[in-house]
Amino acid sequence: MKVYYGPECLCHDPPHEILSGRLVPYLESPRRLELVKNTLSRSSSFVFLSPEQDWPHNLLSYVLAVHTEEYVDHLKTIYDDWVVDGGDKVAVLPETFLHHRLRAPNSLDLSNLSPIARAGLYCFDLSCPITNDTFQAAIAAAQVVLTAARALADDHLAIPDRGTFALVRPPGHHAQDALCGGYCFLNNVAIAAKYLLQHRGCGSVAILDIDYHHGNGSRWMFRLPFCGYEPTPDDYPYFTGSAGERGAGPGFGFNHNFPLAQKDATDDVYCGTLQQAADIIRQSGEIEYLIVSLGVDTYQEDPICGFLLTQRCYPRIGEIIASLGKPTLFVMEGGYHLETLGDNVASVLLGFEQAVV
Ligand code: OKP
Ligand code: ZN
Repeated sequence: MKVYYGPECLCHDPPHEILSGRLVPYLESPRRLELVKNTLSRSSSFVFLSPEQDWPHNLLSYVLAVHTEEYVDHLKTIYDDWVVDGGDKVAVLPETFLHHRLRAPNSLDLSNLSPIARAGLYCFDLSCPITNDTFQAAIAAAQVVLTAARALADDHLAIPDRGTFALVRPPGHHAQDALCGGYCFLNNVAIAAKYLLQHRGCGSVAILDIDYHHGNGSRWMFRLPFCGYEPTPDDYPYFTGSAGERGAGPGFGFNHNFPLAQKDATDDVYCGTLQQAADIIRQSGEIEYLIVSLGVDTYQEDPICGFLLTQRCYPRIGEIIASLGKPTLFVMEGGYHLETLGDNVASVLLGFEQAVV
């Protein structure tokens, strides 16, 4: 399997975050990526490739198919503006967020906010400190994912039903059109999906999100089946991802969530639910590509997970995904138990490959 990777994804490295009220080392660390890379490198099944320096020339235009110009501009400029304004040099971290009950409609002009207010306008939680390098890392991740999507589309013409892996961070599935949150700044799977739909003549893409947390950022962006997979409202991001949410606008009816009670989420229950999600994708007609938000924070010992999955579950997950028979782009999302992270990611990908052949 081709694995796309870019070292610039390592440069986003905030020192800490607040977890359950405690200041702790930042869980979404560059170490995660290095560990997965090292584990995959030890297997002859994976071939590592880097994105080309000059492709795509207009990288930002692909990002702008998903995110607003104001938001992307914000990510690019906020660190410098914040520091000039007297903010901590380590990272931007807002104090106030635009809560929906705080502001009367049209009461304020939001176009000329101070840096600290602007940071709270474009962010929904405390998990997204923006350092001097965050924008560069997020853009590098988008470039790696786009390169992997391009390779998958090119290869598909020659060899059908193969998988490609974009090994990236920061993750993306919590990022909305103009919001960062949950360690996510740019929605990598959404950017890949828009690329396939708008630039590769593809009619339909399915996004299957197997991260422990609900992918609130990916859910409504498309008129596509999206299978969220999360324990909300018991866990982060708490306010999204109920079974009753079915999408909005042109995407209405295409969004499927499968909330699982944490204490019930054993390997068998999880795989049964994943099968249901796979059946929905199978029945939804002409899906040309499958994009998988690959989080392995479902593992029982993950520090921010409540599920009970063992390491034996991950090859089974890969096998179920392979049973859909689609060219599949895997995109790295969460997974924070460093001792097993590489092995669990490798297991999903190898389980997929072995079932495809
Ligand atoms: C990102 B991804 C939970 C605190 C959570 C943010 C978690 C973001 C997860 N007590 N902080 O979906 O893996
Ligand atoms: Zn997660």
